[in-house]
Amino acid sequence: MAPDMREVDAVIQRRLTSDVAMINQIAHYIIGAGGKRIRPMLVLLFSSALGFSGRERYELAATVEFIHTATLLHDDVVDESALRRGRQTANARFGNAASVLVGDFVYSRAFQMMVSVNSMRVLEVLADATNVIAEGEVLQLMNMHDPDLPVDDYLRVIRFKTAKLFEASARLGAVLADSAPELEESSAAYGRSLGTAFQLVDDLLDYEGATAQLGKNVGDDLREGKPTLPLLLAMERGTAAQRDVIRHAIQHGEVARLSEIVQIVRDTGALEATRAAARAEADKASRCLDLLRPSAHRVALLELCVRSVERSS
Ligand code: GRG
Repeated sequence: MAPDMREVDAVIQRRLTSDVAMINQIAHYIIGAGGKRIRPMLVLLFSSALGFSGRERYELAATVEFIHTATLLHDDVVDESALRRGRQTANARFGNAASVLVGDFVYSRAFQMMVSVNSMRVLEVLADATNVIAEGEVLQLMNMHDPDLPVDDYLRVIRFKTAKLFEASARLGAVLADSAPELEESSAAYGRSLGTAFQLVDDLLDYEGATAQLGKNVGDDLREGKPTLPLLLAMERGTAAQRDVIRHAIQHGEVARLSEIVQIVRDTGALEATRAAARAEADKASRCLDLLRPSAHRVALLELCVRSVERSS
């Protein structure tokens, strides 16, 4: 996909400019730090796999990356995060106000771009997705510091805040290709399951990963008192004493005992169980590709399912 991704990068660079110096500085700061570009990849892979090769696919691929970037700028302010993509976060470097406002710029630029492809259906998909993402973040805020959060409520948050944009990206590929409804739905279902698997691994890496490799600080979720699946499963499986340690940490956002908690999460098998849950979602995603004709793009989509689960960054 390298040549196609270069085209997407060219659109990103062209569309990122503004006459306002601070916008250029901060927007290029975060976009220039890279990222895996997985969401634009989904737009390209599905549109190509389904037979669409117009230039609109580059515009929409860049659009979903902009939406993702805006959510990161806002999320790092909300979470008071200090490290992202191996660099100081924009909020740590330029302040909260600048980060939120440049996030607004990137977000609204994404809307200018989606309008440019002249499709009401595209607007509908992205308007719905961004609305659900915002709902997911508010739900997550409501769930903070709650050690009794049911697993289904946790899964709802990750479907909203993360899987929805994966779903929209995959669906847009099918919309561009004017695919039959069942193909559009199976593409969207692939994105939903892949995005769920991806966030499960994201939550797992907050306990298992290494800061240097992740490019963000491990233990951030614990510091905020986020009840994610590794902790919920560790409480379900642990002894009463282990459960108390984790309950207390979630209630008080206690990062001082991170290494003890990592040990509990590991000893109870909660990390492996979280990865198994991610693997099951990724397998579900793979099965959504059954309707696609054989192609290099389909192979790449299958490969993404494996890599999203086995990744360490
Ligand atoms: C602006 C629509 C809008 C909403 C604001 C703050 C917020 C509401 C949403 C935040 C949603 C969020 C950050 C979800 C987490 C998604 C996630 C897994 C991020 C990390 O994605 P990667 O690993 O990052 O793809 P890179 O750096 O590779 O791009």
